[in-house]
Amino acid sequence: MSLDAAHVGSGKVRELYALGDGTLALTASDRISTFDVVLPTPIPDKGKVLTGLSAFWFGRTRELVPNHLLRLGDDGRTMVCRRLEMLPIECVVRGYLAGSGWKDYRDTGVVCGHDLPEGLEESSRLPEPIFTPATKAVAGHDENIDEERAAALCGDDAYRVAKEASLALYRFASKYAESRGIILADTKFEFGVAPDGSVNLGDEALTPDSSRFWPAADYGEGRPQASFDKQFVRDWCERTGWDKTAPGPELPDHVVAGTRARYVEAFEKLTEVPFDAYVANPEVVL
Ligand code: PZK
Repeated sequence: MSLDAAHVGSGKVRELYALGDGTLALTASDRISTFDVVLPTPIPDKGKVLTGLSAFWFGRTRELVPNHLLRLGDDGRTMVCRRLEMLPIECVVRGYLAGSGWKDYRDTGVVCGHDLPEGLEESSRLPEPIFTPATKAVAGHDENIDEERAAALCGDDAYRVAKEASLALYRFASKYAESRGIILADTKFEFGVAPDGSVNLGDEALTPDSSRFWPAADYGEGRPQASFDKQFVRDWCERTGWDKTAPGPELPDHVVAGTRARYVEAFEKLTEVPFDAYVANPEVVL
């Protein structure tokens, strides 16, 4: 990162810098979070894998929806982006019942105003993907909101564009991923308005940190699914008896190595680019 870049924000595992000229640098670290806690042990190359995957999807979906990516940094973990006026909602699309979607369905039969058929189980595939917007919580968990509230927060026109773009992106990416053995159970997008007034896809997109990736080979209804990327970490953390409050445990080498291999496997399955080729020249994914 250049020395004159002003730090403008931190996520749990990412940093955002202003570069001037209406551009930003979004840098993904190798930090990993589980059970909402960032662990002290990094996963080598995780930031490169996530940045490369986002860039891959941005390159393949630009005809569907314009996006903020201008170019990739040589470090493989930085996206130089157009600055947007971000919409104040998380745009979540669900094709399967997991997480808060499953809990809301189990308790009420309804998910964000979508009246779903009876008899669905945990992890069931939905008849159609559904759009389930949420607020962006500053601390704590995002809260699912109904369409009326989401539209009021964004403005009707921007809301409608973001919703239709989200569903189109999910349909495209889930079909592509499934053909490569990965179920994209659900995903979260963030959109913003560009200086020309167009609604653009921002943030990271269609990565394991912003989505649930499930190995298709292990899929089954009526139970939770193993996560493609984090299952080793979760299983190991569960076995230590950690109470899931900060600070988290240091990970042993075999858990780090197994988790890194899973991230690289997801990258290579989806992009069909050898990860080493990406590291040598990040723009190969575009
Ligand atoms: C923007 N975030 C999330 C917070 C991070 C990321 N293109 C954009 N224009 C304006 N703002 C943002 C973006 C993007 N992407 C993204 N917050 C604002 C965020 C903290 C650290 F790495």
